[in-house]
Amino acid sequence: MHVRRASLIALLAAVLIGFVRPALAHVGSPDVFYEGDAGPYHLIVTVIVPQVIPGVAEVQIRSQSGDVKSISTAVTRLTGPGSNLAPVPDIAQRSPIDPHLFTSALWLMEYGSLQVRLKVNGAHGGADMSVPVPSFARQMLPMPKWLGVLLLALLSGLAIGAISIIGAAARDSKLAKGAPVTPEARRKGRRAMLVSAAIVAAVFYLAFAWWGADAREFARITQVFKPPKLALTLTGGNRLAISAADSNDPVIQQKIMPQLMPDHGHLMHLFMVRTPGLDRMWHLHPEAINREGAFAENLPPIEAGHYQVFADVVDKSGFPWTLIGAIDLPQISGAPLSGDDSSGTAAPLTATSSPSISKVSESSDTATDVLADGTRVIWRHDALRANTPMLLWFEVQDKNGEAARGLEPYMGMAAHAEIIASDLSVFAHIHPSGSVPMAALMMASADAGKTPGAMSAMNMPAGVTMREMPPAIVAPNISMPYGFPKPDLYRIFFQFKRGGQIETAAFDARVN
Ligand SMILES: [Cu+2]
Repeated sequence: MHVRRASLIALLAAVLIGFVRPALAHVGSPDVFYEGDAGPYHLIVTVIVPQVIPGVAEVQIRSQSGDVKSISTAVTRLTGPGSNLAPVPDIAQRSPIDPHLFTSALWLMEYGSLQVRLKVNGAHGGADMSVPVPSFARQMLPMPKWLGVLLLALLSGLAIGAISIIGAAARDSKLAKGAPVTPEARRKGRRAMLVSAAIVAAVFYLAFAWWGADAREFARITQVFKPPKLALTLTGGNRLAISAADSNDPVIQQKIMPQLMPDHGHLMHLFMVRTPGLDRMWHLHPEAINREGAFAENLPPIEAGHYQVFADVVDKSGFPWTLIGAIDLPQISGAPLSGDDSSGTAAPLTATSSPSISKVSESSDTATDVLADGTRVIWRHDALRANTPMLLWFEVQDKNGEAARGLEPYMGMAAHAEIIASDLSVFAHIHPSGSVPMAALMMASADAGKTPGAMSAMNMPAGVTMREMPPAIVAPNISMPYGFPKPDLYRIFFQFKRGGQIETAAFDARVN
């Protein structure tokens, strides 16, 4: 009994230590940022995912209006069995300082594609919202040596105590009060101690075997959720073959890559960024060449250099994966860009760069990028602090400084932004609805039987795919929710479509 309790204490201690250790992540940006409508209530939701699973996720919900009375949250799977069986919801706490802010803590018990379901109550009645959350452990947390030694000492103490108590009980329990210990009683006591020592040893052995097996399985799963590697080969001058590398876990090759879902109209979004300056960026959409998850792209004209490659895909459960790789390219003279493919150029990012950023006030900054045709893109933001949810505001102006007209959706979105840390440890691809892939949003809304906020905001009728959507009008003021995951220098590429032309602006962000 004592032994088992001690190993439970050991396990609990290991789990608790898991909560307090800082760590890097996935492609560095595991938290979920989402902006959308729960019925009549406009909400910005941040889900801070834990380092280890099972673990506690922190949900922050900011309502834009003061008419929200209460919000409850619950976690379910995004699709499939269990997606409609919400556990007892948690009532989000309203901040005493900021009445528009609600927070809630939720246990994420399993890996994979989950969703946080919100039930909002307020002046305009009740409404629901679903925010897809990819759940994965970011790392294996080692137990500190001193803790291992301490726990082992405690455990041994308990075991010795248990053996001697059992021995004393067997020796003394049948003796009359005050009577001397007979040789037979002594033998009985020794036998009982031997038997209980054998049992304790067996429990020790099984507990350590169980611990070891659990740790190995945890390590394996943690490894699966590390960004998978890309195999990249250039053939025939400008044809790039793209697939998951053989060194990845077989799950990636056999289960993930052959069963991808289109995300805003494409199975794969391939981003190629020249390093170290992050001064050239291509956003391409390779075609699937077989059912096993191999892709290929006929490259456009590309300048020679070393390129970091990020491939965004969404699996059939709605889980977003980013595969990463790198390739040295010679000067490529390919066919011009077409369709949704696009490119951007910028000055190299250097340690000292903060070129166009001019101080406006203590808490906010503005940067302007002027494109080749004179179009001005202005980026406004609050103080850039790591691990702080914020809105990035972009405004497109024509060359006279007037609000630009003629913006249209680019792949179903008002705009796209790619955020890359200078050390390449962070890559995030976000939209006005946030970091959640549209494919996952569509799955969440299909389950709930309605159109998600991001799409209803664009007046897209349910069931209409992006390809069929008539060109809507996009306002030249665009905001995106995001939080930089660590202090660093970041490059932000902001992409939008105007008059049939895809434009890319670039900004630098020094995040403290
Ligand atoms: Cu995008």
